[in-house]
Amino acid sequence: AAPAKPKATHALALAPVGSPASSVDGFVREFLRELNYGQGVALSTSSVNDQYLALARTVRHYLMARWLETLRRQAETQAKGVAYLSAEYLLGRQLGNALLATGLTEIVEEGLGKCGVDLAALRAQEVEPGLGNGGLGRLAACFIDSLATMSVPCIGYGIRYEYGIFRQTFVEGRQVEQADSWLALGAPWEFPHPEAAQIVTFGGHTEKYTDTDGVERSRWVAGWKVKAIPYNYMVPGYQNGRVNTLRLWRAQATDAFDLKIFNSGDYEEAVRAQTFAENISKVLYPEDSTPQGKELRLQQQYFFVSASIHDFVNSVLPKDFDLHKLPDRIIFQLNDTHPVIGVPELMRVLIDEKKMDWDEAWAITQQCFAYTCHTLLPEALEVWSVDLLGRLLPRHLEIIYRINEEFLERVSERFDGDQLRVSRMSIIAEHPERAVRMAYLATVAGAKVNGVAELHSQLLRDKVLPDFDEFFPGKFTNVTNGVTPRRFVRLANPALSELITDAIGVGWLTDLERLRELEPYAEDEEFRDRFREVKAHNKRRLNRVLVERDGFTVDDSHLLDVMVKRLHEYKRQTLKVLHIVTEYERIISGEVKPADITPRTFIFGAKAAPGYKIAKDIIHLINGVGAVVNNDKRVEGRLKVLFPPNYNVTLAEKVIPAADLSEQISLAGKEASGTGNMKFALNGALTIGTDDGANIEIRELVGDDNFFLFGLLEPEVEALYAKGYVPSSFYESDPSLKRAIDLIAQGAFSDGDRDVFAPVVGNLLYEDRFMALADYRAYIDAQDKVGAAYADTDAWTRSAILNVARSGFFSSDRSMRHYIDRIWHTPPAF
Ligand code: NTF
Repeated sequence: AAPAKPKATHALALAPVGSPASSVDGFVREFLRELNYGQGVALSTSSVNDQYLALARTVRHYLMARWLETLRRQAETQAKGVAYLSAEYLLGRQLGNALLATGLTEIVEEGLGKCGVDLAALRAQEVEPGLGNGGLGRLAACFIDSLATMSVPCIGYGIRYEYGIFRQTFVEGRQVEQADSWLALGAPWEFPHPEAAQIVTFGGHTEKYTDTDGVERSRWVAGWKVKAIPYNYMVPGYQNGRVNTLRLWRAQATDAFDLKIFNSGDYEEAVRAQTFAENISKVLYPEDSTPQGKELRLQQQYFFVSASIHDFVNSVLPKDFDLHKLPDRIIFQLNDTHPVIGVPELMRVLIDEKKMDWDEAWAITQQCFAYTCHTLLPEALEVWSVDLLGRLLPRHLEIIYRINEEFLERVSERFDGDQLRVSRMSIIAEHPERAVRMAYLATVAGAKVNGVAELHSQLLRDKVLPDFDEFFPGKFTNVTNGVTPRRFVRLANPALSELITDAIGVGWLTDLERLRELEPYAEDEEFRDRFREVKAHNKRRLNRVLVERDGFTVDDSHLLDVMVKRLHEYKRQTLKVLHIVTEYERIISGEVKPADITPRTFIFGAKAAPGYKIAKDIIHLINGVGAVVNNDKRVEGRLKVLFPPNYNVTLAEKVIPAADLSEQISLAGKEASGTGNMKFALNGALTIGTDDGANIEIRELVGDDNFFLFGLLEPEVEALYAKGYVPSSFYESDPSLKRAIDLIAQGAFSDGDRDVFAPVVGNLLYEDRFMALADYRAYIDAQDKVGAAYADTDAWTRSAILNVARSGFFSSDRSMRHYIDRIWHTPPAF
């Protein structure tokens, strides 16, 4: 018999999708109501911020019925879903995306027009939530967008940092960090639910006791606790009536401040507990690719994971849910090792709180987690000292010890007591100090482990975790990263989107492989003209943004050569600098006439972790080179270096669509995937890149003729390390490299001061961990080919069109399909 239809739990759940009225007048009424009653201002006296907040809330109303309906149906069907656990979500601005998802953009534009308000100005008012560092956090944002668009049940869990990634400014060319107060002007997209807070405990000790059923159990007598307050955000699917949820936790003290102490006059002491607790969600660690081994960071990780698991088990699941069926209902996806403490936490919940026995709990836990690794750099593989973990989470340490003991017993059994192997595979490292290897814990516990591009997944199996690959056949898999075409094509590049739709019709935005249908247009002269006009248009748009933002100008006749990503030695911004200095030196030495080179504007965007000294020196160097090159009359304006500070998602949306050339020049074997590389290809830039990460898959798809490949291959890198790499020998044997480095060393970019860039020069000549000098010659040769190729406008445009047409694979919708098929088994629900 058909199950009885449950009653709607909320009146609004019955409201027709699309309410309130989707008409211009209906919108204007709602907007003015929000302005008057929400902001308490009249249209005539309202500020741009008032208008932005009122508009955001109005757009929210249009999503509300869908959100409530999604929640109701999920409660009704109990369909299996994904709980994405991520310490970072780099969301970008919300307004444009919400308008796109609801299909309201035109109505809003017209309605605001009637009120004398400019939509673009309101969009510019939004401060993006920068709750992530770079690729890892942006990937999480793309994934939740795709899951909503594909109607897959998903709840994203993370931290509501009060301060996101720092705001970068330059003072005399050096990076200076400022706090990112993204909440200061109001937070119209969030829904706080203090009544649904969870308690998270820390410290204390464990003890054995005899339970009422006569069973010997362990329990954790915690030392202190904080409250975790959920803030919900809508994650709207693209025009499909679905809205998923992102739930970010904020830390608060469990007790209000101590009034007695306050009245006694000791104000600091009165708020001490409050300050201490709130510090946990105060600020995003600005580290990218290296874990910052700080106690507060472990507190952050446990804080959000514990709150999320409790929330899911005790609040999201129905009261009578049989936890033995947990794997049929949820998969917790671990976005890197940051949330891996969730493994012992779920064990603790099942054993200590739900009184399950160990074996049952472990069987469930192993089906409920899957782990994505995002790096190959050994220094980025997170470990927590046993000392710290035992102090902060004593019960978890016990559980980890037992997981490890049982695991190593199995290893020893299978491999005849091979002690070397046992110690290699131990979750507990013994040197340099006893520490928990979080990636090993995740691998042992996870149903699946994946890397983020083909090469990365292969190296993960062969180099980083080979013993585990052997021990757990079938556990390792690959899912190549992807990016959401809604934000990075449709929103970022409306002109290209319109051109595409004119050519192949609608539908490509949710079925990106359909871009293939553009291929024949590469041969169509009129289409090529229009495509070029789109690029030029986007360069003029970037020019307007940079003039206003930084006082920079962009010439739309220049080849726009762009390197935007975190500043990291392995990404090799220095190699890019060596190319620029080489071009500059060719001109000032008279080797080439300015008129004979392809005019280029180089754009950099990059934040360095505040404690990463050499990365900050490299930023200083880029600015130093820019200041000299841009002002040297001999260059005749044919080379230009622009480094707008504070590169973020908002700026990316303007820079990427304008780019001609995408710089993806990491040392082979070091960039796990890259996702910027995909965004550029989809927006019609050609890539100059190494055989690394997802570059490899991009090149395979777009074709060798439409990609500038250079540099050592990963096995060649390994061989060169093994043989003994001597960077200075490249300096000695390549005169052009020598001239470039000498210019820097002699102070040509530091007012004659030879000391300023000595650390960078010294590092390159005597260490060069990432072999910039070994790849220099190949890079320069490839760049010379780029310059020549750009001069053939038609051929270049053909290649650019083919890049767009053949990059549909890099939609994050496809990534999600692969996660669903290979790891999650969570089909679209409704
Ligand atoms: C990054 N990893 C990788 O460095 C990128 O290559 C990759 O595209 C993104 O993840 C997304 O997968 C990290 O930021 C971290 F923290 F894992 F090192």
